Amino acid sequence: MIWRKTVAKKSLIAASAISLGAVLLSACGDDSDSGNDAAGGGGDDSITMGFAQVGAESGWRTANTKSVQDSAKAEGIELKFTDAQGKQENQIAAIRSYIQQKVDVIAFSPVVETGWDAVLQEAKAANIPVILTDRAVDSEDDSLYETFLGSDFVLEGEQAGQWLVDNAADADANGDGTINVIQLEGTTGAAPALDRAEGFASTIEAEPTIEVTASQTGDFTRDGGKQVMESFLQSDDTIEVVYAHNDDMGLGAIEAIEAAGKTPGQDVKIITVDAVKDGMTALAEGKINFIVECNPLLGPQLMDLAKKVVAGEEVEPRVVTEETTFTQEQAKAALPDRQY
Ligand code: GZL
Ligand code: ZN
Repeated sequence: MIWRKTVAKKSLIAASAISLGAVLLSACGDDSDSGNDAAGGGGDDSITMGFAQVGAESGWRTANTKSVQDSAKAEGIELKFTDAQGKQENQIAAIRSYIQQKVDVIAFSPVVETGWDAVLQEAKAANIPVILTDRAVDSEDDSLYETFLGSDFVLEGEQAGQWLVDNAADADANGDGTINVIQLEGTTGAAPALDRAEGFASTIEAEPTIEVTASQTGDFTRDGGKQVMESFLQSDDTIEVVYAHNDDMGLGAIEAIEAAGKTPGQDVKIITVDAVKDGMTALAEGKINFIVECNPLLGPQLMDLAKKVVAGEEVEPRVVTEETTFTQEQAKAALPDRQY
């Protein structure tokens, strides 16, 4: 994902939004002294945010939702929240309802990368700023949102791939000189699924003995990971590594591997992304071999960005979240303090 927005362009957008807001306020004689533009919230200083969440598909998403809701409450931001059950049409409908309600700011995690331009144009026309959080959109028009707060998913894929390159010999459980990898992909078309696959594939090229022999979406769910792993194991008894785009699918794969009479973490090495508590517990128990963290606690940064954006202040066009990686030993040490 290439980030094209420039700070200069942002200040121009911010400035025009302020002047447009001032014109609208004087035109409609709105005497609200809050500085909110005409399309913003009510007469008081409080900010109203419309948040369109992806769904509740994984432990990561649950932690992300809690972080957003707790942070809004802590900051006195009125939060209108919807769960789209993983459907883009539901997210689009939620954004449209927030536009109708004239919220001050809209934030959402796009379930997939494409198909957002029309509704984001409507938010722009209504002079309501939009913040992307967690996942990104693949749009030509980067004036449609103020900023994108979230992880670098390509880097996450690269870190997963690098661990396998560094541990290739140990991963060759069959001793046949090749590393037979299957990939459990996230939701089809979602930025984390596309980018984690891209980062992993480019990194394992360094080790020609590593081959991804099968790849299929498990939709970021535990059950999805289990079902796909069951079908892979039925057709291939030589699988040596699972690369799952999130912990939940990796945990589902563990159930399938154990049901097939194999030992996860030994007969079949498992690499996942997220580092939620259940994943970290399996890592500490030796059933998962390596986890790349993807931080869901985006709430505080999101509320800070929202206040700046509503006030017409300049914000960085891209805010990358801090995160790390965990081995089995590191998981044992980190688990007691894990927030999610
Ligand atoms: C990543 C996030 C992904 C998580 C999954 O930022 O969008 O969606 O990795 C979640 O667990 O379902
Ligand atoms: Zn092998």
